Amino acid sequence: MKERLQELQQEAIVKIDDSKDLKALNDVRVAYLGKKGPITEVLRGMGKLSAEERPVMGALANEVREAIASKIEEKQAALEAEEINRKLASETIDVTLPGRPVKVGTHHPLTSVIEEVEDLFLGMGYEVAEGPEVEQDYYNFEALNLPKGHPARDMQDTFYITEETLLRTHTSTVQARVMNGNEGKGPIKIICPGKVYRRDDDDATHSHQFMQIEGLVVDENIRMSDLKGTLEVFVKKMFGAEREIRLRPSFFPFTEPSVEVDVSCAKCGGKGCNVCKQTGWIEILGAGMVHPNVLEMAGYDSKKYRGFAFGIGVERIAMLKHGVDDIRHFYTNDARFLNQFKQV
Ligand code: 2NM
Repeated sequence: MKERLQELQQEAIVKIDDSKDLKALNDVRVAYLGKKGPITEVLRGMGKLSAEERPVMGALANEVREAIASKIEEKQAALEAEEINRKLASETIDVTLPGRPVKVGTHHPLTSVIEEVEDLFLGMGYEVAEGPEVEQDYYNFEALNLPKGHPARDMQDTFYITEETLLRTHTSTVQARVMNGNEGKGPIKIICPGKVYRRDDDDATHSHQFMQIEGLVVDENIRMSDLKGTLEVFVKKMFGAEREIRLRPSFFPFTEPSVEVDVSCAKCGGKGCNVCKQTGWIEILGAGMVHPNVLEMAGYDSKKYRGFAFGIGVERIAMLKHGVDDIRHFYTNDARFLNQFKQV
């Protein structure tokens, strides 16, 4: 029995040494140390031994079992180490390789202009107000001193949805709503950015959909000089401290008096060039003192309250700021155009 055990140990050790991988090694473990293995079988024959021989053989059997088990453990550690080394060799990562570039988005130039204008007016105590693009005829026209049949309604051809609903042609609608909801009280100091719609044929300078920022201040003792000072701050912050403004008389149904505002040409400094069509001035916005009819319609006492308002075309500002020559560039989403406005 002793020889048989020693033989088994020799045999197992050779097989362990010969195991090429963890699976083969596990097969050896099951074959020699398992319940149906030869050592168990040998131990089962111990009943036939004498009382003196039994403990000796038992101890030897345990020795053999342990020797095999520890050899397996040793081999297993070696095989696992080999496996790790193999992986390390075959799956190397070169951490010095440059990473894949992440494509970062950027603000649309119109969004940037809107945010810049918003920041500027927020700094002067204004609030930003918004309203619906699908609007009632009342807020788009009637409340702004443009009753039905008023000839100035033809000034902007309108997309009507029904007799009484339309796509707003200006964001003055929002201002009419804010004034209406204020119970005839001041002060109001708001700017209203948003999309507006007009039935224009699209070309380099016109679009049937564009963006506006309109401003409105209503309070007691508001004067034309407040409007002029405000627009001067706006223009100098937007286009540079050297720019000057000029007010020309104009007409809007919702303001009286109304003005057209020009900025001195940044390219020629006022001498005249191709950008300002030799005039030295570039038209950038319309403005005026809120018409008493508009104030009264909204519930204000026009003897007590006055207001000024202005309307800025966002695309026009962006075109002047960046030298863009076709308004359609803002809507076609050509990456070659948009990438030029990347903030780094
Ligand atoms: C402009 C020009 C002049 C304007 C008027 C109003 C309101 F609601 F107070 F009547 N909001 N915006 C206005 C005045 C807009 O855009 C060229």
